[in-house]
Amino acid sequence: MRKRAAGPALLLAASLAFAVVPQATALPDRAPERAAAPDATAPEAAGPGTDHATDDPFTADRTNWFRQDRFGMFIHFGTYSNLEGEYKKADGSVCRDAEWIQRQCGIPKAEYEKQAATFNPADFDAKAVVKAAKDAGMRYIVITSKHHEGYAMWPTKVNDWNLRDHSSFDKSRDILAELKKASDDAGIKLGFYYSIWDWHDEDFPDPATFPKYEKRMRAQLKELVDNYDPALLWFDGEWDTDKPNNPWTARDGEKLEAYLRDLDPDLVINNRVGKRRVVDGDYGTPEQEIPGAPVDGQLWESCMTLNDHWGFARYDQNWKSAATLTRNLLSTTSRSGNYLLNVGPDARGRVPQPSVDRLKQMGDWLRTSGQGEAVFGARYGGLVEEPAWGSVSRKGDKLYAAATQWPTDGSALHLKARTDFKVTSARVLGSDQRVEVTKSGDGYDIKPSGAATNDTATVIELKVDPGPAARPGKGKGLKQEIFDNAELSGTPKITRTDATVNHAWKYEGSPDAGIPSDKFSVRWSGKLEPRRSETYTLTTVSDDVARVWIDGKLVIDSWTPHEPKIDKAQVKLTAGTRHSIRIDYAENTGEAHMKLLWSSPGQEQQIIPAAQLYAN
Ligand code: H79
Repeated sequence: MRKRAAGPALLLAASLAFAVVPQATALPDRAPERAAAPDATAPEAAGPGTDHATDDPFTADRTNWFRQDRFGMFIHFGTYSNLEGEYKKADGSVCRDAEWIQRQCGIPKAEYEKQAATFNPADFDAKAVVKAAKDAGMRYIVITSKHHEGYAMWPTKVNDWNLRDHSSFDKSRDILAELKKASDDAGIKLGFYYSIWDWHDEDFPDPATFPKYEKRMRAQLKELVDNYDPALLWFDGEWDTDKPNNPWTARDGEKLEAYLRDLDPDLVINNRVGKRRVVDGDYGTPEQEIPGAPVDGQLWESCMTLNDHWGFARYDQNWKSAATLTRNLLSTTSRSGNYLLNVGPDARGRVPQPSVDRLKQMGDWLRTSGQGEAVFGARYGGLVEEPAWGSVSRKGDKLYAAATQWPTDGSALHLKARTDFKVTSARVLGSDQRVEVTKSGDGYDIKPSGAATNDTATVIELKVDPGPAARPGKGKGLKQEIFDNAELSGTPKITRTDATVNHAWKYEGSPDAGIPSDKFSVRWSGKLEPRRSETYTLTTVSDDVARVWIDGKLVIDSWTPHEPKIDKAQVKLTAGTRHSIRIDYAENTGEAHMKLLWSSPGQEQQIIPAAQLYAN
């Protein structure tokens, strides 16, 4: 049984704010039964003993680029782009939308296919697109390979509804291949958006025929992986909806994710591969919003438009300013997130000039005086509270305080400390003014002697000493006792050492081939040795139920059966001291998940590593 990687992901309820998207937590744990996809594309067999979690996305080499690169370009390009956001109806009225135009304007299928036949993005220039991304400071690109309209932007062999076979475009061209080449040449990662929801494939809406669609979807994804070697897959259209009905289930997501990781174990995959829950894919996908604080239990990336549409809309000139966009990027990074900023090429394949201009201005800011240090390779500031006057990110032993409001009256910028740490030096990037740092009240006062360096954000670099950390531990994991009942009763069937509490047994897996996928329980026990003396946040991701004791005290009590859920506890821990820990977990039915993470002001969120866990 091969093991599968699958990261934590969390449910951002706010990202599901649209009525069409139901709260994922309301989904039944058990998916309705349906015929499995035919063998040719069947995922490898899952069953007792399968664990889909092989790494910790917070620390894995696999996801390292994604955690460092921070800033990407989203490209919405499809046959909707050919309409440029406007559709003239038979009665002469004009209906407006962008990538949803077929559905929102009620364009009959035959009509839509007819207009698609004229699609000729002859001016699509992969080098120019990559240059626009590069000039912005972006380090990865995610392009729609297929949006909800079902039209493939590469010469797929699966059907004729694609840019080579149904267009007026040069049949010798393949824009995804062109983009791959240009991205590789520029050292930029390339990923593909792929919509599960499909308005064109007639087998899609009916659960009886859906497996036939699923087989074609798998074949298309295999083409993408085999032919273009993407770094990332960005799914969408996973939610329950109608017109057309969407039969996608969490169980389908489990199988698709396993299938893809079998094709390429290095893929980074977003949480919409499943049902956008904390346990789906590698990372969460807030859309058109930035979470107000670091996100629990998963990596994340906010996707956002430059104006008010994803696809090209010729009537939409409501562009965000470069200052707003740059500040959004800073806010996102300072909460350990990525920023995926969209461009929508026009019918000829040209990226709108107002987009190019704003991206260039962002890049100019990032390239000036090393200000990009606040973004690339940086993450949640942690040591301090986020101030009202800007954002604070951390990179190694430096904090980057990006002030969007600058004191004009000689007053100080205050930083509230979340733990004991020292500021050893401070400077303003791009200025030789003095910066006076004094301990004050609950933190530090920072008094720059001169003016702001620019109107977007002025970056103060603070060199910090976060205080001593104990050497890495020498542990090998906790003692794990596995029971073949959901009550932790009787003698454990298996007793062994478990390196990390990082498990995604999902529907069909379990801790061991000899343990059924339902009705089992697990107890972990031993010692937990932190490297810092701080208040740690312990975070569990569990389904069905979990309890955690530290030093004999019950700190997490999540024993009412639930969907994948996050629970947190604050515990004071002492560096180098071994605190006793016990975790009880039980699985009755449906999906099974159990993860244990920690974070502290000085420790970035991660699965608690084996070296800090001892079996006794
Ligand atoms: O690809 C982009 C969007 O097309 C897609 N996700 C991003 C990345 C997306 N699908 N659904 N949603 C976003 C949210 C749903 C919005 C809706 Fe509506 C509100 C659907 C119907 C009303 C917006 C307005 C879309 C059509 C009209």
